[in-house]
Amino acid sequence: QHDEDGGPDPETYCGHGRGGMGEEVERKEDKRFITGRGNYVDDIKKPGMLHCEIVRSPHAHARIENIDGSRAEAMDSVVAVLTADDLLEHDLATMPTLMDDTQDVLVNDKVKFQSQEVAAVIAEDRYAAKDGAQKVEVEYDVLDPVVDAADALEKDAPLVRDELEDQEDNHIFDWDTGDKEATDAVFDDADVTVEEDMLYQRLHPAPIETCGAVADWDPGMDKMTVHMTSQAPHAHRTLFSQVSGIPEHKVRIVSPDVGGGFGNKVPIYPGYVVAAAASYVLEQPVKWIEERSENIQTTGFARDYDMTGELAATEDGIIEGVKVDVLANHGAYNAAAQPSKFPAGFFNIFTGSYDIEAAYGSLTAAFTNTAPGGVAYRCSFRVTEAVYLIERMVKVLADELEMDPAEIRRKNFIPSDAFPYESATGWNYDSGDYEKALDKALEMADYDHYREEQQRRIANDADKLIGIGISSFTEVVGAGPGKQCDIAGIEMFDSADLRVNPTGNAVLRVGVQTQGQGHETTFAQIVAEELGMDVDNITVEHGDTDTEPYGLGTYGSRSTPVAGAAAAVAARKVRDKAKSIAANELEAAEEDITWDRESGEFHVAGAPDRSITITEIAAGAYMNHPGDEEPGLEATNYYDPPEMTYPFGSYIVIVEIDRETGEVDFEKFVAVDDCGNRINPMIIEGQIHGGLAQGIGTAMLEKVTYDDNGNVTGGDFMNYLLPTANEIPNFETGHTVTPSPHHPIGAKGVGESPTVGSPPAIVNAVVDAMSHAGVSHVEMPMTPDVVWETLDEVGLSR
Ligand code: MCN
Ligand code: CUN
Repeated sequence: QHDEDGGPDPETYCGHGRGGMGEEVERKEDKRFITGRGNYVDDIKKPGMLHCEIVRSPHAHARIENIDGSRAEAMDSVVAVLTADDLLEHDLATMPTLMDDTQDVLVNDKVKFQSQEVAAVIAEDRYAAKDGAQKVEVEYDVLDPVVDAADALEKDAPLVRDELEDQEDNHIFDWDTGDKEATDAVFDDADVTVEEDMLYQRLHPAPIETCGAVADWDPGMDKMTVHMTSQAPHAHRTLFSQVSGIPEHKVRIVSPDVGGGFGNKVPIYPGYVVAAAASYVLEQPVKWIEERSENIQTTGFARDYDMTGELAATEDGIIEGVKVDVLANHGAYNAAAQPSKFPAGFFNIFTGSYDIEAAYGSLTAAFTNTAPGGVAYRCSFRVTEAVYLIERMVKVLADELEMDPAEIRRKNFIPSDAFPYESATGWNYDSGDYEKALDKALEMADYDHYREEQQRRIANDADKLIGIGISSFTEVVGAGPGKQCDIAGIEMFDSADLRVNPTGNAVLRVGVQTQGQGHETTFAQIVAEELGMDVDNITVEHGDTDTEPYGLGTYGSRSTPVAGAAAAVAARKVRDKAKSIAANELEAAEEDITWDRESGEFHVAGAPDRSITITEIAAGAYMNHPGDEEPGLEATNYYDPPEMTYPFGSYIVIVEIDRETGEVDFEKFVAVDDCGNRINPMIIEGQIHGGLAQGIGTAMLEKVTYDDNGNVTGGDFMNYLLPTANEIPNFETGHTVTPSPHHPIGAKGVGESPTVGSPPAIVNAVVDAMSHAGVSHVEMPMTPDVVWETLDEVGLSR
């Protein structure tokens, strides 16, 4: 089980052959998924269940003059038409966002973005609901919209939020970080400075399963059960209870199988609330399932950061200072899904993998007539934007200084012996060895060969140019600590509850919720490792607030860093108790009992033949428990991480650009990741492949676009382009292992790394192919027309 880099720390993790840490255990969940037995929200059918269709505004900015639902109500199978007036009676016409703003559930007064929720039709089946929705007549007084953040901050811009008392313009907040004076001083004295503008375009998380809910108010039990697409069932339960006034112990949120989250399913959407309100009023279950276009047009979007980056450096390429200024488009409500004390997410990690003396960042956020959102999509709370900025800027600087981009990175990396390291903007990096990862990637990519080939093509005026892009990113994942990070006031800890049954198998319940990441397998592996059990004997449960311990959910790649730690600690608590039972069973003193990780047994010191497994101990715990111990064998842990974890990696992308068509081909795509100790290398590999595909989508294809009227112009998958197998090259992956020193099993998160780390590598590669002709930047998505125009501008087109 040990690979060339040592794999899981051999001292601790040996891969005992029962499916513990470091073993490529096949995903337990896949049997049901590949045999069509997954259980998604839309699979849930309840007796008497009604269907909800939402009437949405065709306008981006309009006052509602009148809503007439009578024609819909007259239809046979339509049960009810709901408007804001109906919700007002139950105080449900608005709901809080995760950033303390207030969003309309159904619009009462003024529509603020296209496809905003205006009314809801409840009918006996989905077709009738849809027909009914078309019969609801809404009179609008159409207003001028503003969709661009810079335009929104102009003096005469239409006011998006005129219902807010103190809101005289579209400005939401200003934020800054770092030391302005010190940074300015560094820039004043620097040998070289560079500056570049770059837009991280608005993206759509695009899970295959859209959002949906089945709400079921039971008047007999006074209980509201909502099956919904949720990445954070417990937090959603608390918010649901607060908004609805239904006591929390009478609210049950179940997140069944989720067909991809990618951050899309962190916020609460009006549709969930409408379904719940309808069920409450009608006393029947109500299902709401979003369509693809509704999802694209209205769901929490990602990015939309317009950034200006600057670096100050010495002549020989030592980076001394970094500055960044951002204009953030937050849409019509401030509804970013992120820890509440971080209005710009974790963007202030923009010093990246480099030891930079001075840093300063500033940001202005604006309301526009576009859907709200701002964080979702494999983003680690804006680390994506930060990594893009610094990794792009390093390339810009390298070109300015005519230095090799690998060399300049090497010169500036935080050295491996400097950890724990505090960055200029106050982050405490736990561990890293950036040079090692870069060296490995360079070797895998055959870097020197391609540099030569690149020069040869330039010299021969070849039809196809070669570009080589590097990104050596650092991530920050695993929020809490609770004192720094909270969602709506709830500290970001996480939890695990482990119960070993009398027959020696176990159920682990966790506060996080999988959306495809394989938790049912990897969390079982953690327990298998800690208790020496066979991984097949451990079931992992999640997503049901009636049975699971309270947790903050899965996003920001926090499951392994936080709930994974909780699982390990809970298992160790069980092991401690097991030890005393072992002593009892083996008739030895507890201090003579030792745990052997390799065999998964307790031994009596000095008597190797006297041993006992957890399975045998479990029987003892229920059938022959020591008099001074409680019967049973279980433990719970609520884990508040002392720090976040800092996974990292180096990606190298080699592209070939056709000077005639602007088409970009991936010649080689190398990804070396380090997520500390690895639980399941196969699952990690899957996470990396998926995330790299999404990084390619970002760099090459995806952008949510609006016309001047605020219409979403790419509101379906014909126009919002996702990468398919055609666009995805062969990935060559590698890894290094730098354990997290503070995590119980030394693991860091990995789910978001590839999407965070790859876009700058891809853009750097495309720029690199043209930098000899003076190109310093190409905006994403780098579709062939964009690339061709850039080629043409610098005289490289054919
Ligand atoms: N893992 C491991 N060893 C490590 C780290 C992780 O084996 N050292 C495994 C974990 O046990 C887990 C998987 O890799 O099975 C991802 O773990 P982690 O990095 O902790 O991330 P989360 O489980 O918290 O997943 C969230 C992350 C985010 S925020 C988005 S967005 C995203 C992503 O995961 N959404 C996904 N990957 C996704 N993958 C799928 N299939 N579907 C999504 O919606
Ligand atoms: Cu930012 S997308 Mo993931 O954190 O659910």
